[in-house]
Amino acid sequence: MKLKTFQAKTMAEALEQVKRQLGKDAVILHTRAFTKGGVLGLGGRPMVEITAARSVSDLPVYARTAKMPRRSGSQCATAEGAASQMAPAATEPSLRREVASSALSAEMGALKSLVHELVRETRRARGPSLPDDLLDTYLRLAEAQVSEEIAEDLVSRVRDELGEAGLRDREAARRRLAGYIESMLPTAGPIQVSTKGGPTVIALVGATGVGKTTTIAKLAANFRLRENRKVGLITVDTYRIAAVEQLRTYAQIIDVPLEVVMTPTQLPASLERLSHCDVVLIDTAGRSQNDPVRMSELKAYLEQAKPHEVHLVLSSTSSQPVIDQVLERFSELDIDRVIFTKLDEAIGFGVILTSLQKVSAQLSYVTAGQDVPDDIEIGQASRVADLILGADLTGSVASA
Ligand SMILES: Nc1nc2c(ncn2[C@@H]2O[C@H](COP(=O)(O)OP(=O)(O)OP(=O)(O)O)[C@@H](O)[C@H]2O)c(=O)[nH]1
Ligand SMILES: [Mg+2]
Repeated sequence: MKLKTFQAKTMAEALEQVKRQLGKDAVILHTRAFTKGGVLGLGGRPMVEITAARSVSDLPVYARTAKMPRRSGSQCATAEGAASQMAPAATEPSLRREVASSALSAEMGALKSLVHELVRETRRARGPSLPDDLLDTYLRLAEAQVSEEIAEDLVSRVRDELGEAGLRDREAARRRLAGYIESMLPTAGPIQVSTKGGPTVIALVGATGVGKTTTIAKLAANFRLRENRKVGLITVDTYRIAAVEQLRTYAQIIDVPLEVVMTPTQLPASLERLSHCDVVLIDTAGRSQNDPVRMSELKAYLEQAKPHEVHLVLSSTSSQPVIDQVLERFSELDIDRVIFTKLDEAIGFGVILTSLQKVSAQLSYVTAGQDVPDDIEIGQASRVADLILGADLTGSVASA
């Protein structure tokens, strides 16, 4: 590969260098702007850099697609063809740069759909024998990260119930499927705050970084600002100063008291100081499911806190094997509820269904964004079922 890099103060100067040294057929592969010199990003000179080759044959293979004739017919060829049609017009360097980059994204797009198709074909071959419509539904469930076993069970139930004639009514089949999924999603409704006998104590536990503290802040803000409840916060996550500060900041903004607890034995006294509250939310440190020492420490905190409910926080961006491992390790803690976070970043919502089949706990909340207090909602079976069947987070249902 014969690529050369040129740097200059302006794009025009850099292009002039490219033309002078590589000739009029030069092909631009990449450009970037950067700062030269200066200290800590200050006082540097703005520069541009162009990476170019003398001709198309000098380009790396992935960037050559724009210039190469391709066979037509397949999805792959269509995307590449679009790029190759653009090539003849690209005589100016800036256009050539655009051609190279659109060729690259066309190639990536084609590769992605090829891989997607391959995965589908493999699943199709390994999946159950079903009428075409249902096979498509089965594949879509598998793509939504529903386990193959559950997906197979769901479509078999729909087939047995509706029969082949009934399946032609796609909307009826969809409704039936949604109904089955809903019935497999146990939900708990929101946290019930008791007005008698001291505060309702809720602890959130879960693996590192899944969103425990953010969810505590969302819950606290909703209880305090929307329901006018007296809220107290406790953090036992004292390993990192930043973790305490994170919750302290939220506590200050929401204007609720925060207790920082260093050892399990300090917990009863902290709870006593918050006994005037309606609800006390306990934030815990992220625990790696692979760290038995930290897990038993967490257990010691919970034994002292005696919470009314322990909510296990799971991220819907985690893969099923990771969630399975977390469920297994955290099961020693008597989990009452499950919260799924980061729905806005999930690839498929099937992990919620698959995971809830593996625990005796019910879904309490789901969160879909970083905004406190807005991005939290009560976990609803119908909502999750719709998401699994292709609705987006705004509630619109994707076309089949
Ligand atoms: N996109 C998205 N990000 C979220 C959501 N919930 C939390 N986050 C982000 O996830 C990151 C980690 O959130 P934390 O609340 O600190 O997670 P944690 O479980 O308390 O983390 P540790 O205390 O370190 O175990 C932060 O950047 C949050 O803003 C959500 O629903 N969607
Ligand atoms: Mg935290």
